[in-house]
Amino acid sequence: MGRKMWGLIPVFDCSQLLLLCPTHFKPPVLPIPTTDAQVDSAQRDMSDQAFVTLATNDNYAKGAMVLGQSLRNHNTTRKLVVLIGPHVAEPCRDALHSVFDEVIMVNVMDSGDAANLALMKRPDLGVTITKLHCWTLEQYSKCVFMDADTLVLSNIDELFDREELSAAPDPGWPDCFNSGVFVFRPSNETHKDLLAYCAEKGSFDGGDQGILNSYFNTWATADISKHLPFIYNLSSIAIYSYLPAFKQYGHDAKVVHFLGKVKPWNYSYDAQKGEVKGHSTSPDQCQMHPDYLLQWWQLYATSVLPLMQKAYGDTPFSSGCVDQKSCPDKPHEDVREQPKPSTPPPSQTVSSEERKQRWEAGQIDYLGDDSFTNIEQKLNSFLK
Ligand SMILES: [Mn+2]
Repeated sequence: MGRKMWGLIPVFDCSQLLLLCPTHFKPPVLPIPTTDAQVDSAQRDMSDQAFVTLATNDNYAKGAMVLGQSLRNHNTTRKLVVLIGPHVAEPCRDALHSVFDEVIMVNVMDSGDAANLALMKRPDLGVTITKLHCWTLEQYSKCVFMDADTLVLSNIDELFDREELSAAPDPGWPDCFNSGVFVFRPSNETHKDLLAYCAEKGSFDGGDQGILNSYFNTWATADISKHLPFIYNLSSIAIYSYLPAFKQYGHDAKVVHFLGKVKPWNYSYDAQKGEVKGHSTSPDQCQMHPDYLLQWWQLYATSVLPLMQKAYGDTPFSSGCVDQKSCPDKPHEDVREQPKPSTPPPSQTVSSEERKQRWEAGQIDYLGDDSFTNIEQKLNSFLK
């Protein structure tokens, strides 16, 4: 069962579907330690291996800090590295320094002929080329790249037993791997090769996942040990497109990936009530799993926000919290970011056929036309 839920609508039992909605079976909510002191730097002996992430703006930097903190809370023995773009604000970089062992500024324009050539030919691939920079971290023998929109739920150091290129299947096309979590071996040689590939062939999906899947094109067939179990990269789209599997295996999830346009940091959080704003917890509003979203915000509020407040001092910044006590500033949205989920785009003008095409292309309007309520209504209309 994939994204083509439309094909299943006439045979799906609506009452069963409702019962299967993930809010009925909550994943274990792990206690969140408020300190990372238990991971003394002396214990981090695997110093030639690292978890690597990327932050191209201040919001992704928040995501990176939550990810880094979640890795620390689960006692990783590896180094933590964040690559940042030039648009990450100075105080944000300071805060990143308190979570990560290395904060590395990536300026794609300084990265040599191959990168410049790639960029000149494909200016649209700027962020992608920034991500490919992780291969230049030759001070490490092996790394695990993780998107800044992932959250770690348990220790995943065993990923370092895997070889390049190990990754989990993409929920939309399982013969492709999802590039949100992957094991790789830094090598300037591979980096050069990847950039040359990028300049010549571009990316079939406009991002790094397209390039990496074309480059590591034997992933699907050559070696099953390079297929990471899905629990290392569990995305919302998979939860809602195959609910029985989530019911069966979801409690083993080790990494949650907030795939899609709307990210946890696009919501706001009431720290006093412990509630995420603009995201319903009712079973008929299945957009992003409410428990994982809440876990992200709890970690952000307890461990990341204090670092940001310290780094920003009196300078106002977008904290994302509505609690006036802990966040004296009014949250203001970064104009480069996505619109807030509370104001879904007008969808009345989209025809049924267009909507179907969008659904099949993976552009699912979770908050509007394709919300659970609407799908449920559609199911009911078939069943009546
Ligand atoms: Mn991602």
